[in-house]
Amino acid sequence: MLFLRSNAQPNAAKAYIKVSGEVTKPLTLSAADLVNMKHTTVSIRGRDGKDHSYTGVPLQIILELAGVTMGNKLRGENLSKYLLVKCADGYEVVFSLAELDSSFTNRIIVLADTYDGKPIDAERGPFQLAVPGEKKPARSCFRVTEFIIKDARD
Ligand SMILES: Nc1nc2c(c(=O)[nH]1)N[C@H]1C(S)=C(S)[C@@H](COP(=O)(O)O)O[C@H]1N2
Ligand SMILES: [Mo]
Repeated sequence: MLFLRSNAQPNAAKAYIKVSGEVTKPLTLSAADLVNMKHTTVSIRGRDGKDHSYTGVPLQIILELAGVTMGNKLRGENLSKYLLVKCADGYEVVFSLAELDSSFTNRIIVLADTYDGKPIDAERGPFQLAVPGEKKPARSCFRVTEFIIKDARD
């Protein structure tokens, strides 16, 4: 018998990622929308001490699609903006926009739909953030449902 937590997203086909807040184009992306976007693979060391590969869409691409102030618009007052990531279990993490922009960093954070070559399972998926280059995987949050752009000055 298969048990799912009541707040788990039931299956990948019905899953959505909502992008809202300080954006010019609020978005709701389905798994099918994400499949058609450019994918990148990153490697992250898990709590098991082993490296695992995650493939997904770079966050910068999703934020640009929503009209977030990235690239040459990410300067001055826009540098106080940040991304709040919300998960189905209530877990939340933040990133400053500069942490996600290729004009500031070479590090690529992805919204992954694939883990070690397979779709991410129901416990952790269908979407998981993959944050390479950190000493612990605490910001690599699973069961991501929502991205909200906020401004720390508000
Ligand atoms: N949605 C969600 N993501 C989460 C967490 C959580 O509680 N909820 N815990 C984080 C923490 S603190 C760690 S250390 C890693 C553990 O991931 P791992 O089991 O793949 O090493 O998941 C992170 N992602
Ligand atoms: Mo952790």
